[in-house]
Amino acid sequence: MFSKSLTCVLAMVVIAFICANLSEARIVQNGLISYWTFNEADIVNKTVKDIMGKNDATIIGDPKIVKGKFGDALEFDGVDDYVNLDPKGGGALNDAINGSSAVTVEVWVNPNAISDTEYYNNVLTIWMNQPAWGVSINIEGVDGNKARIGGRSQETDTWQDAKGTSAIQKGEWSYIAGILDFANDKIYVYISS
Ligand SMILES: [Ca+2]
Ligand SMILES: [Ca+2]
Repeated sequence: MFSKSLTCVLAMVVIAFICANLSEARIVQNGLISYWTFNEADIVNKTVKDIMGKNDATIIGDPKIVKGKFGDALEFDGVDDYVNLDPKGGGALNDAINGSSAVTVEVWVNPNAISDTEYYNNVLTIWMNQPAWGVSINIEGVDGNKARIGGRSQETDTWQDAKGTSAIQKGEWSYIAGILDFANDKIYVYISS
């Protein structure tokens, strides 16, 4: 009786089976599922182009196009702005996570506020089937603003998460990458700036 559903909230995201270098001049494309640059050239009205071509996303609310780490970025108001990564539902993102042995997610984020909460401050949320499987990135505000990566690839697994050791700074660009090695029950968190 589960209806397939997907909600995605993010700053800027790459999903890949291998770690991709986010330098836009030379991204790793082998195994790359989706890449949303948030560059103005890749945004037409409310559509945010996936430059890998499978998952054009939809802007919800009224985020502003601003200068980013690489080219442009989207600035969200923290109230009702987000980008829905899979407006058609159940496409390549579902296939990439459902039953997979490992998946990597990467974002660049520059928060101007981090609320004092454990599970909010969502950067990326992929929930499939309510959620039977998915991946999330959030910034935990109660313990030094650490990035938390969580997920599972099938309903019979436990949802597991891990936190980075260094703080995400307000007003600065931070790179957050998580390798979710579902097959070996390991999560690797990388933080850089
Ligand atoms: Ca808004
Ligand atoms: Ca960009």
